[in-house]
Amino acid sequence: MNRETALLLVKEQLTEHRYLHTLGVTETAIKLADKYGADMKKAELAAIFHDYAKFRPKDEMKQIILEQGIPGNLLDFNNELWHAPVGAYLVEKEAGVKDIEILDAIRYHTSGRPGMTLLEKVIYLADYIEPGRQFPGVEEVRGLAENDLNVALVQAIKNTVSFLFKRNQPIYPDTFLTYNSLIESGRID
Ligand code: DGI
Ligand code: FE
Ligand code: FE
Repeated sequence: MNRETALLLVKEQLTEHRYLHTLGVTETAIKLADKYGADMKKAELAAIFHDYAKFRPKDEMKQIILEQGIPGNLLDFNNELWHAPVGAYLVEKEAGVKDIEILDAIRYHTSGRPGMTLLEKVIYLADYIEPGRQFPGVEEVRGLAENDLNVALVQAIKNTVSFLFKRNQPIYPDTFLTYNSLIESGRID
């Protein structure tokens, strides 16, 4: 699928603000893919579709999680996590994207997962540092992303976990498992 077709499909699913975020993620993902040697075309499509399910009704997302063998414990955690795996399912079903690497990059763009692929890391980080993002710590992660994808990713996860801690929110175990996996892979100082 080409960029224009994908953007048209996504635009009707999103608010203007979220669509602009998506354009920012797309440009950032292409740059990161180029820099770190991921497939730029897959990065482009995964980024365009990454928040496809963001505005689906909670009931519909819940039903998809229960029906599609998506880990059901997800329902016990923040519903902000749901749009990622539900998005992977809907992007295949409704937009006809079949590439499993693209679908997995969408699926794991919020929680991460242990042993993330290069493409998954690129999308996770692009989502975090795209130019429209403004929150404490984002500038530091942008700087780290210039030099080391894994170091930047760990910092982004730490910031997200701290953010959730401060708000007394539960943290999905895969977020910790992702952190552990990056630390254990020995590529972090
Ligand atoms: O969809 P976006 O707003 O672009 O960003 P996102 O897909 O990373 O998800 C939004 C939020 O989900 C993120 O800012 C923090 C929140 N969240 C809630 N619980 C968890 C969580 N994020 C992670 N990684 N782990 C959680 O347990
Ligand atoms: Fe998202
Ligand atoms: Fe996003």
